[in-house]
Amino acid sequence: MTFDMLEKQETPHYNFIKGHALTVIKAPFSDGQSKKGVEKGPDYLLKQGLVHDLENLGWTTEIVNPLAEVTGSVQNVTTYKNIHNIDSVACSTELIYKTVRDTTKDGRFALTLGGDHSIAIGTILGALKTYPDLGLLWIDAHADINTLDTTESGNIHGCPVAFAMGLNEVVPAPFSWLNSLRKLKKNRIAYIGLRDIDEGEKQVLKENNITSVFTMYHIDRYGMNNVIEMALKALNKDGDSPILCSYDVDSVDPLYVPATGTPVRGGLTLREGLFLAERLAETGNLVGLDIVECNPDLATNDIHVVDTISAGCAVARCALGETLF
Ligand SMILES: [Mn+2]
Repeated sequence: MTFDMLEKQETPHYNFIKGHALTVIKAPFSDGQSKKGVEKGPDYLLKQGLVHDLENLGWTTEIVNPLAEVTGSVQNVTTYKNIHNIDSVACSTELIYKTVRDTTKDGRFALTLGGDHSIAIGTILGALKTYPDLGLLWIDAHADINTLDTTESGNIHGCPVAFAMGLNEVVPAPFSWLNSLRKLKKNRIAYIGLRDIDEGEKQVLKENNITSVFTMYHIDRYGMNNVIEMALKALNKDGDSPILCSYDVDSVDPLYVPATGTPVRGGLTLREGLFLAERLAETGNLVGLDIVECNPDLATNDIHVVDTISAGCAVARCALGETLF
């Protein structure tokens, strides 16, 4: 290859965002799973200097915390099978839904910092309310598409995609806020990075004919670059639809991101994880990004905390316009 064949990395322009404005939506929430500490994610990411870095990339920012009033105050009284914390997850995801809806309606970029992945029930439905043709890119070691009837753990952080697609046969009363909302269609989702899919989830994916499921096998087989292009094509043939990226840091190998609740070996390299975010920025179609499942309490030493939090910040910076050159 000669130098003149090198493609220049394009400086991102965000087609759907007016005035380079973004809202950092703190979602310090952990009731979608059983390990305490993941609610500290937003503050750790912000303490690392994320807002300063994003402002240096040209963004005007504001920080909001829709959960400030309710954290710890919701009593979990509703029961359905083995599902944990129905009331608090329903209450928090509704607040996140409203904030993401209003943020995107304003033409601002919604950067939501989790928290566990259950918060994506709110981010997906909120972005979908503003953008009916939204495509969802789910970056994760897991498919998170268990229904309330297939989940073995009963943890709702393994169920957000099923909620957003309206796949639950029974919707417990606290979640009635989402009944009237537009749901995500099966051809508007693509997965990248999967390597630990429950048997029940395999069934759900097959029954619903969800085909854009790019596992680690596909990344090894075709390379990350091709996988991203295939996923983008699948979501969006003409390349002009808005995209929400829900980025679980456990998609990246625990070698680089050790402090997370459900690590699975054999994941993305850190560079693959960042390249993916850089490429998404380049499409110009990103309207929102979730960074979830950073849990500093699960680190066995300080370096694990630094590695995990700096990886989360780097994904956000790359998706929001940072380029290497
Ligand atoms: Mn996840």
